[in-house]
This record gives sequence, C-alpha cells and structure tokens, in this order.
Amino acid sequence: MSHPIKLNQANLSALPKAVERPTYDRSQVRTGIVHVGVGGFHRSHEAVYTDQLLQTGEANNWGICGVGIRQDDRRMSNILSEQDGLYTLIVKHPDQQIDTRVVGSIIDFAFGADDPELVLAKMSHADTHVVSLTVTEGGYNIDTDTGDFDFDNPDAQHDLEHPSQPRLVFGYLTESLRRRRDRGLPAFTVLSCDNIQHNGNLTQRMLLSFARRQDNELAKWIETHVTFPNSMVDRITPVTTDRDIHYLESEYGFRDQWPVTCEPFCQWVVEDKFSCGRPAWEQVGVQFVPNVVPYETMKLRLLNAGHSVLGILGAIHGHETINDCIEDERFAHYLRLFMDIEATPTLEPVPGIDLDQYKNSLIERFGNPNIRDHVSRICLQSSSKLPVFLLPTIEANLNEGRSIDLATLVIAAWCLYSDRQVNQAGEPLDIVDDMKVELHAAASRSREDKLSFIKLNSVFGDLWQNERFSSVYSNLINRIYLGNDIVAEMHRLSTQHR
Ligand code: CS2
Repeated sequence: MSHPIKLNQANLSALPKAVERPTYDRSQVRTGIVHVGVGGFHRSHEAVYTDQLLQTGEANNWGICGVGIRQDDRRMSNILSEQDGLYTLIVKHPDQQIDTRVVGSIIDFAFGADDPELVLAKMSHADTHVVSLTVTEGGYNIDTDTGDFDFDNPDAQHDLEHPSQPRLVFGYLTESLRRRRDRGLPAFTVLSCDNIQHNGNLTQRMLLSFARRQDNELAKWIETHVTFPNSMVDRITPVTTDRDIHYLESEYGFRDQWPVTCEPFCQWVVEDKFSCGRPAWEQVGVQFVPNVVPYETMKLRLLNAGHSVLGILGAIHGHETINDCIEDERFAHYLRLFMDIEATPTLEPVPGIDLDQYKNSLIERFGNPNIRDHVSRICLQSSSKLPVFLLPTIEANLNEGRSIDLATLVIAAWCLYSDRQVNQAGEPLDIVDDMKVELHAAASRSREDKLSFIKLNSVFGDLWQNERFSSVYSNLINRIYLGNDIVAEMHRLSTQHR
C-alpha cells in the first residue's frame, strides 16, 4: 500500500469521498469557546455538536480553542497541532456499521503546561464567551473530607502565589476573569461537562473559594457576573486503540494519529444560563432546560453506577469489556436488579423520560458489541467515581430502610480488587487510580479489620459507622475473602430479590 495521507487541513480534500468532513471554511471561524481538558470525551461530544453547528454556516464565532494544562496533555497538544486541530470521529453501531467523520471545530490549541500565558490570553480574549471543562471528577480539587476547596494541594498554594503562572484550572479561570474585569470585558460562562452531581454549582463553589483567598473584590465580581450552568453529558467513548488507527489507514488510506471512537447515542442537557451568549446548540439536538438535576441524577445513578457495577464485578470475574459482561446473562440480570431495586427508588421523576425505557436503552448501549469498552477504563479512578456514582444511592437507601445489598457487593468487590490486584483467574488487573497505594494498604488490612477499607475516610466519609451498612459489608467481605466466587455471590443476592 502507498503511504497513507496525513490528516491535516491541506489534505482534507484528498480524503476519500466516503469520509465526511467539514465543508465550512475553517479559516473564517473564530474562537468563541475555550475548552480545558481535550480528551476522548470532549472530542466525541461538545466538539461534535459544535462541528455540526458550524456546518450550518451560521456559527462562525463559535470555534473551539482546546487547552491542556497538565503535562499529560502534551501528546494531544502535539498531535492536534500537527493535524491542524482535525481528528476523526468513528461512530460504531451495534450492527457493525461504522460512520466516519473528520471533525473541524477545534481550530486552535494552547498548551498551558509550557506556556500558561497563551492560555490566559485566549481565556481573556474579547471573542471568548464560554470556557468549558472536562477535567475529570478528580480535577475539581475537592477536599474529600470537608467538601471544600483543597488548599493543602501544593498546586493550589502555587497558584495563589503566582497568579500569572497557574497550574490548576481554578488559577487559570481566576486570573483570566481578573484580566477581563480590568479590561471592561464581560465575564465568560464556565460550563462544566464532567460527571459530577451539580457540576456547575460545584465549579462555582470551588472557584469562589479559591478566588476569595486570592482577592476578595475579584471574587465578588465573579459571583455577580459569571454563570455556571449545570449540565448532563452522555456518550460512551472507549479508549482509542491501534486497531482504530489501522482501520482508517486500511479502509480509507489516511493516517490520523489519534482518532476517537464512540457509540451512536449522544445527549447533552444544559441549563440555559449563559452570562455572555452561547452557540445555538439547540439547533443540533442539545436540550436546554431550567433544571438539569433530575437528568444528571438519573444518569449518574443508572448509567455511570451501572458501568461501575459491571466494571468492578466484571474485572474480578475476568470479563474484558462491558459488552462481554452484558452478554453474560448473570451480569445483565444483576445490573437490571441493581437498577430496579436500588437505583430507581432514589430518583425523582425525570421530565419527558420513561425510566423503564431508559434502563432498557442502557442495557442495549452497554451491549453494543462493536464498542468494546474495556472494564479497565470504567474502573480507572474509582476512588473519585464511586463516591459520586454509587455511594449516594447506598446512603439514600440506608435512610429509607431499603435494600443496599447489590451495591454493597460492588464496594466489597472493590476492596478485594484493590487488595489482590488480580482477577479470579490470577491474571493481573490494570489498575489506574491516584489513590491506588492507599486503597491497597487499607484493603489489605481487611483480614484483621473487616471494615478497614471502608474506613478510608476520604472516599467513604463516615459511612462505616452506619451499623446496617457495616454489617452487610462485613458479611460480604467474609464471604468473598473465604474464596466464594463473585458470580456465585451475585447469584445468591439476586435470588434473594426474586
Ligand atoms: C463511565 C463514563 O467513566 C466511567 O466510569 O461511566 O465515562 C461513561 O461512559 C460516560 O459518562 C458516558 O456518557
């Protein structure tokens, strides 16, 4: 085969016809959105909605400048710069059909870890109206003990002392908002797109506590002028593999160094409070609502928690992907029971949504055989995810005297997972978690103190002091540490709920 064409602006017209691509003139698009945290998810979601909008020809002032603020973002920065911001979206349908589109909405990139000034200049530019974020659950710098901003983080101290060379997203936001205020420019909207309950409110609380420490007057200005819409974001986006890169080369003859793959489903529900204008995203399917809370609670407690149920139990059993779990009826059944018996009773009615249908559609989405979403992606950073996805369900059910068994098995299994670090066949687990060492240390004391894992206060708070929870949990720890098969335990709990 001849050399593949490199993906970049000059080569766009040379791509085979079957590959969709931007037909708008990218040179005419200006940056209206600065996005911090350009990973797979941003590129399968907000950037795609924005690309569709740019395609209408009516939104030229809403291009995206991608921003990376951590050293880990260097690779994305280099690749997107080489590819003129272009990348390929590979949408994988359950029936094996694959749609391929080159996305053009990221028109610029600023890498703050090398050049913070470049990012500050972008954020404080008059054309910027929205700063959106996907900085992951862990990126909000929350002191998990108190729920407040974690000023003990050395990077937070650094940002307080060096406002023009920030490291944390809150340092960047504060300094660029200061510059806007001083120049008489309107405040931008801060739009969080992370899977966190009340993501906008939380971002506001964290930003204000940081800004108050630095400059109280500025904090007041931020409080009055910046809006923080809550939003619920949804599209399953597995980690890109070499197979995806090779697929584009062999099928279409071009090389994209970092395409993104995802499922066909896509949803974005956003509160319509933008202090400085917004793209007309409703034209391309974004739902604007007055209150996003019921949607986000539903998604966190059914989809994200459902993923964790399958991910952790599946990893221990030895399933490789989420669709492998769904193909195993014992897992699919357990998931459905968890959703029906433990998650659903904690939800308020969600406007326009039939929860039964929503759950059916989740099982179908998880089962998409073409997606191959690895359980290791689901389990990574569980220490930030489970407190948001699963613990609120357990807490709500404890308060109401309802069942907690199915979710508690996941916590006990997570202890075993963190302790042994191998699956039931003895194969090593691929564990990525900032708290991996602490999790392992706490879990490995379970033989002496059955509650040692859940006494990890920064993850579980004081949940272990709840008698019902600690007794259900220690009973499950006993059973799985005695060597009981995880699937047998799932079966035992399922039959109790027939
Ligand atoms: C997953 C999410 O991180 C996780 O554990 O549940 O990444 C999930 O795939 C997305 O939120 C889907 O919208």
